[in-house]
Amino acid sequence: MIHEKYFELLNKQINLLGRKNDKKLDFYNGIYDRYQNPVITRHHVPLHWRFDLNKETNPHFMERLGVNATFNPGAIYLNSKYYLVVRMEGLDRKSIFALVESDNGIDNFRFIDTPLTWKDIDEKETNIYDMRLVQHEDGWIYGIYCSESKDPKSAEFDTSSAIAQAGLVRTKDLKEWQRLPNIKTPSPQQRNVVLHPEFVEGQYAFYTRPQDGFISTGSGGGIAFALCDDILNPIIGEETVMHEKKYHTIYEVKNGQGPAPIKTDKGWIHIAHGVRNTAAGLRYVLYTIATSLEDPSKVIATPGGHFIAPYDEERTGDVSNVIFCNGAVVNEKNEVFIYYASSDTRIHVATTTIEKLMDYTFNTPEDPFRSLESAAQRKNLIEENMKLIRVSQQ
Ligand code: M1P
Repeated sequence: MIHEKYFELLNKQINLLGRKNDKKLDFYNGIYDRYQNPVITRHHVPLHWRFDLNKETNPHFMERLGVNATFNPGAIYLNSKYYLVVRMEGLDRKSIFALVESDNGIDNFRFIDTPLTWKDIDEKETNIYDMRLVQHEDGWIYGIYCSESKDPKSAEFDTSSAIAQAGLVRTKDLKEWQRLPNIKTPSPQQRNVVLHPEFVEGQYAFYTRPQDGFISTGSGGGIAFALCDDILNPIIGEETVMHEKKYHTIYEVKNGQGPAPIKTDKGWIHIAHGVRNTAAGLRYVLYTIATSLEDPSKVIATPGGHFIAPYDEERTGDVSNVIFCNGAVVNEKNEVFIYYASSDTRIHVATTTIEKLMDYTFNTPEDPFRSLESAAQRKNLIEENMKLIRVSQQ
């Protein structure tokens, strides 16, 4: 028999899931809109994913398999629906992947079936997270995620050192998933690996992030570009850094490719994350760059500063001061849905259009890298504006 508490909680959850999210936040930058509510939180996870509903085996209706956070989703727009593969973190710290769908991309997201699983080919893999979903021109949908295991070389007392590698899966329908071997790269640690949606020089192309340590990039860092001819035996020979981390920028400590780049008439637009250190710890923000259509590893536009940074309540969570994005989609109306997580806790959407994303990426001034040059840049803006203001007052 089902516990009566289930129906009480279910009614509350039905209200939450059915809540419209059409109210935009009173936030303006002309680039994108933010919404009043996060699109997915841990409270959206179905009750039967968290509770044993049986009154006999769970008389106190205890939540024994609770969910700590829902964040960093991969995203894909398929058959007029918006799908996310959510990083769902249990109370045990293990992240698993959950498929979620919505008809309009901003509300009414529903968890589908059960968490995603596939053939377990790596018994050392402990944690999995941050999937990038890509519809490749070869006809498959690929998912690349961080596959984390304990560092076998760590000293006995060290129970935290880990190794991050790029796990690879593929599917045709988001239901049946085929596990392929991890992507091998020259780098000892690898996170934020993303597949480019088209072949480049007849090969599969990847964005990677060479890194020495699990958290610190060490001598590595930057977003790199790499080719590989066999997706079933994915070995990358050379990673060429195409967008470096740089002193006194929003990507001073490290950076990483977000979702697969978005194709536009003028170039590929990449949403990436940049990290800098502060007295309060690492601060993660998003930024964009554009690369050439002919050569997706050639950077052709670098708007200065951040694109999305933690705002109001987004600032706090399990890992505060973090905005991370590994999923964005474009629908047939050229509307862009950017799914970002705040503070490793909950998922939001920001909406814009291809036209605005291009205008922002190609026409925003670059970071001049020096304060006095930033001052000159702003002075020029003010003086040009003052001319217009004076004319308007005549
Ligand atoms: O905690 C913030 C983020 O830290 C990592 O980002 P990066 O790969 O750049 O080091 C990831 O673990 C990411 O999931 C997390 O949101």
